[in-house]
Amino acid sequence: MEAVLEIQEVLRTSGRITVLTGAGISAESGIATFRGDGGLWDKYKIEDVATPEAFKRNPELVLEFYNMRRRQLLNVKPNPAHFALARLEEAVRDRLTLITQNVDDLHERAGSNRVLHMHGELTQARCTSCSQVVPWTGDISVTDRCESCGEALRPHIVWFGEVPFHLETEIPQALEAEIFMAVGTSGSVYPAAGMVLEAKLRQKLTIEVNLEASENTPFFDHHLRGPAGVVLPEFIDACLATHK
Ligand code: BV8
Ligand code: ZN
Repeated sequence: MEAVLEIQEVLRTSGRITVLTGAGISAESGIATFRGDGGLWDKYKIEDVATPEAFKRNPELVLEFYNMRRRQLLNVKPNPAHFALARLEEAVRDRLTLITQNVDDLHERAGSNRVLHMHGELTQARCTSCSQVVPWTGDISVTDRCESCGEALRPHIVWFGEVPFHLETEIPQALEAEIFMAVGTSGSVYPAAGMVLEAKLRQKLTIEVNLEASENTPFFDHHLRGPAGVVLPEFIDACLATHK
């Protein structure tokens, strides 16, 4: 397939690849996506659980929304799509930039070492006052306190209306890669959803791996349709077949 040949050429000529993942890559691990049937936003309203105003208004509800999702991490594991990206990192090392919108830890548990969580991570807590970030695997309660300054803690998550991480340097640099591949994202939340357009403006090769058409489908050069856990390993292993 043409996309495989183009990626093999990039790998051969030591070019760079940027991959952006969304909730769809974790769906086959059993983690609910946001949109589509059974999506999180079917059960919860964004303005009730995923904004700073919601946290101010009802911290218990917001903390419980993330505690429930953090607890779920104990019962899920990476799927073949996460492992395929870890194999790609193993092969091309720092020529791969992996950016995820996901707040789960499945990329790391599959062996990816350098993951940019532009929307934060469930497994970290942040102080509401001094912003110190600490690893956190249990529930966060309103009584938990920052060890440095004694103030309340919040999930280290980027809520709607808050500025995502890595926008200043890593993401602009990542958009200079010859290839931009999005995996399992509906392209409905900005600025993440705008990244494919940025890549196109820079004449990069763009590939979408998704179960179905997304809002950004028209902007991609190539489309691999199907479950990421099936399609991505096949594609990446075909690209790596001639890479030594
Ligand atoms: C910002 C962490 C300013 C939380 C997330 C009004 C007020 C304020 C802001 C706005 C506004 N109007 C618009 C905005 C901007 C807003 C936005 O875009 N809103 C949308 C709703 C219109 N964005 C923001 O607020 C952002 N911040 O704008 O700050 C700014 C910005 C830049 C510079 C200066 C200032 C912050 C957004 C981050 C919010 N936090 N996550 C949490 O997890 O609880 S967003 C969350 O939803 C995800 O992180 C992700 O980013 C986003 C979309 O989710 P997806 O990952 O795409 O998942 P989804 O379910 O939508 O789609 C899954 C896809 O997978 C589907 O296509 C499906 O077909 C596919 N799929 C399913 N199964 C599989 C599969 N594919 C393959 N295999 C499968 N098996
Ligand atoms: Zn503090």
